[in-house]
Amino acid sequence: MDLIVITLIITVSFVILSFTSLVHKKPKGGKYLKSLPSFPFIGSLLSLRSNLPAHLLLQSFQKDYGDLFSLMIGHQYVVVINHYRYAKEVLAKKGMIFAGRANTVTTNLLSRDGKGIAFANISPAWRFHRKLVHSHFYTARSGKETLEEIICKEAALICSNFEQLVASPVDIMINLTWFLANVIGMLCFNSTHERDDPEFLKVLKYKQGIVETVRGGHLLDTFSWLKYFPSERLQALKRSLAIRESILTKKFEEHKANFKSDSVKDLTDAMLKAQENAKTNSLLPGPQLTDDHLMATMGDIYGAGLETMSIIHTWLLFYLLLHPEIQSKIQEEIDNNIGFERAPKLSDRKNLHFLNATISETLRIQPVAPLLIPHVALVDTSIGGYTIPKGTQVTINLWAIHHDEKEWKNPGVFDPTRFLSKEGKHTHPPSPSFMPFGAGPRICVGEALTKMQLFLFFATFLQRFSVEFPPGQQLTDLKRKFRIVQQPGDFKVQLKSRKKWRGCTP
Ligand code: STR
Repeated sequence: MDLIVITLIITVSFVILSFTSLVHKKPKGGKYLKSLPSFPFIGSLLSLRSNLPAHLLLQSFQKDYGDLFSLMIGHQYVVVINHYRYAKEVLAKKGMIFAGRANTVTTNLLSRDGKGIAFANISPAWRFHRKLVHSHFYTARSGKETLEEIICKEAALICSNFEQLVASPVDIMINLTWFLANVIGMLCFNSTHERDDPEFLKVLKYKQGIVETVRGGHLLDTFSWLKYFPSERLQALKRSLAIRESILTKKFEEHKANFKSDSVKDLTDAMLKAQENAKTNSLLPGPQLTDDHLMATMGDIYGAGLETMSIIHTWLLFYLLLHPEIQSKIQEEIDNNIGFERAPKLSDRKNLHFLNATISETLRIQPVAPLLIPHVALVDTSIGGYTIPKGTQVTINLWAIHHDEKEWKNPGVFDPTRFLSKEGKHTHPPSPSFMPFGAGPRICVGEALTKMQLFLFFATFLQRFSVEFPPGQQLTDLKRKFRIVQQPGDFKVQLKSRKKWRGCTP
């Protein structure tokens, strides 16, 4: 870096330092949380240097700092929660007070300056977009396939595809992702991809590019002025967003060209219809239904659907490989309750207790986003009686909550039976320390979709197949990439068509 840049950084740093020390003084008289050591300008960065992923590092401070403590990231006051009691206070009881989102360089780029759902601050428009997605996913739609029908059709298709792949080890992630992309693709755009469609491969590329670069506790998100300096990370994010833009714009333009308000086929049509209605209905938030807003919501839902689903399906499949006895139990349940004459349906959920328990246990042991997305206090408030000034960022350590030894016996052990009653029924979580989808007003919009999809896919899959590690490729754990989500590494599986299924294929 040349001298001018270094001088510039130092000058800007001092300006910011003096500015932040004026602005971020905590009001006097409050009851403040114990804090990690913190220094001017860099905040607590020295304590945060570690090879541990952030959720494990923050959990490790619990011993000395308790379930609730604070730290400074640069000039940003951050509160960390490692216990479900405080998490529920923030997410549910005071959900509207803590419903803000941080304003960071990378999430602003991703969300087209705070539009869409995941990274937008709450507003009537945000609420409207959420409702639109919710009602499109879950409300009965006349003349259209239901969510259940879409998932069952795609699950049957991927399983037929697996039939061709039983001879040799299969790269499971790409195949699973293809199926998941087709379900969310049907919901968002009423379209699917062929397995080798170049557009599908481009989607995977841009999604990975975004996950690798967006909000990873990087300095760029702490010191936003760094965006004015050359940054490979920022360039990589911009490149991924440009690919996304070209794919989504094409879909959007096609939908606009063919739009008929009496035939709403997918989420994009539903949003276009709302945009059209807003022209005549003053109760609808017209200014927040511009093409830009719609594209932001589309990008969030498609990306979130694809990424979170592929992570959680991969983990569940991996646990089936690690625990053949769990696999057999689920298959026994399927054989007894469904048999082989028909495909599994959503109404079978009430009978397949062991599969439901396995889904819950996967969601507990491997939270997709171990630190959720940070929340921001919109006004001066409190948590557990401690003073929380407006603008505080709250990081909820879902990992610590789901691995709390006081709440879960041997939390690191995969054991679906913890979600079963003595009678073997899948019951409510045995501990309140379980919130895989968050809680309160910002709870994940895809919660019901995720549970439905996990159930229908694994019931369909295990009716027909068993899975094993390919010979000599036994694993005991998966590598993880810790980003805004925790991605599992890839692995191969050996599919085995079940004898019983082969005998009775309907
Ligand atoms: C994945 C990549 C992409 O194309 C778009 C997005 C935006 C929404 C993100 C998603 C991401 C990753 C998973 C997130 C989701 C919003 C909610 C979800 C962070 C970056 C979770 O909280 C697990």
